[in-house]
Parts: sequence; C-alpha cells; structure tokens
Amino acid sequence: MPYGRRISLERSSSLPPGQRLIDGYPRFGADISSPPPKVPTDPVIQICGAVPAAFEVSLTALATMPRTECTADFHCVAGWSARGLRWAGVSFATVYRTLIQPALRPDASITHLVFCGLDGWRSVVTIEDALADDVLIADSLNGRLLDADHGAPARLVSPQQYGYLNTKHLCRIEVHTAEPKGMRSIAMRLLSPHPRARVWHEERHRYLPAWSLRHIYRATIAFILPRS
Ligand SMILES: Nc1nc2c(c(=O)[nH]1)N[C@H]1C(S)=C(S)[C@@H](COP(=O)(O)O)O[C@H]1N2
Ligand SMILES: [Mo]
Repeated sequence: MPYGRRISLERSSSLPPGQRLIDGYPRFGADISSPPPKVPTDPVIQICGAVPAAFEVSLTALATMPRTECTADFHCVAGWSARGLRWAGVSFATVYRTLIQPALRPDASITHLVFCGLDGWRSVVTIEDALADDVLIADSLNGRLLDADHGAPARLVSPQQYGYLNTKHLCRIEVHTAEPKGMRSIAMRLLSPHPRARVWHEERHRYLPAWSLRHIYRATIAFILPRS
C-alpha cells in the first residue's frame, strides 16, 4: 500500500542522554515471563471516557485510513536503545481528529489519554504529546505485520518518549479532562515514571533526577538482557 507520509527521526549517530545501544530489538515489559496476550479474531480499539457513549473502532476500519511510515530509534527508560525501526500504521493525530474528536462531549477539554493493552498495561499520555507528528498506531514493523512480541495486533509508537508510553496490544483508549491514575502495577507506581517521558530531556522519573536512576536501571537490564 502506498504511504501518505514518511517521517524519519534518525538523528546522526547520537543517542539520547544515558542510553546504550543494544543488538537487535528484544521483547520487553513489566511481565515478560508471561506469554504475550492472545489477539482476538476481530480486534477493536474501544474509545471511552469523556464521550457520551463508548464506541469501538475495528482494526479493519483503521487499516483503510491514510498510512504513515516512521523510521526511528526506540528507547526504553531502563537505558537500552534499538536503532532504526521502521514502523507503519495510522497517525494518531488522524485517528484523534477524524474519529475521537467528533464524538467528544461539546464542553470536554481533553488533557490526557490513556492507552490500554490486552495484557492490562496502561500508559497516560498528555494530549499535546499524543498529537505529535510522529505518534502512530502501528500495525507493522520493518515491513511485516506486528508480531506478538512487539505488540500485535497494533500498538502505540511515540518514538520521542520512553518505551513505557508506547502501549503494545492496544485495545482501549480513554479520553480524560484531567490527569488520571496511571499504571496499575505496584512496581510501576513505585517507579513513578515521568508523565512526559521525553527521551531527549531524559525525563525518567517524576521526582528524582535521571542520573540517580541510571545505575539501578542498568543493573535491571543487565539481569533481564544479559547480552546488552
Ligand atoms: N501492553 C504492553 N505494552 C508495553 C509494555 C508491556 O509490558 N505491555 N512494556 C512497555 C515497555 S517498558 C517497553 S520498553 C516497550 C517495549 O517494547 P517491545 O517489547 O516491543 O520492545 O513496550 C512498552 N509497552
Ligand atoms: Mo521500558
């Protein structure tokens, strides 16, 4: 299928502060000892929150919308980065403007969105960050349909924000008029991730300076990704 837009975010050879390049692109997350969730036969994304009635958008319908391709590096808050991933899908701004915005309550002023995965993952993204040019609902990686490891059937890709805001296995988008509660897992709440998570600003933690976390995170990934 021809692409309406192509975006490239590859920046010379540099990485954001505190990141290290690893070989390949691993499956990563809070619970990688469990298998990825099963994909339903006719997957949908439910839209709920500040809309008069929740509704569903099927992935089949999404697949007919104008496509965008975005080549970018991927950065996990734990300090690893993967180079030059070629994502394809629909720009989130297009989905928001054509499907979500017209359904909002007229008085609703949206500040945050929550992206939920089939495995229970939740990421809270500000409306400003979610509407950036390079944010996609991607269903393809490096020319192939997204596999279970990397978020089948579709995932959010926001390459300028750490991985934890890039919800895989996307099944629900909540629209909010104030900052909602984020991650449900106790571990993620203790980590208190930064609400904006911009990689080039090294926004790792809501309260602590980023440098104070680098060693803790490195130790964690050395354990999870032994060859990194
Ligand atoms: N549904 C879901 N999305 C998720 C996660 C998860 O565990 N479940 N982990 C997040 C984290 S911490 C990272 S770094 C990236 C990893 O993406 P990958 O597994 O495709 O490398 O997914 C993010 N999105
Ligand atoms: Mo991550």
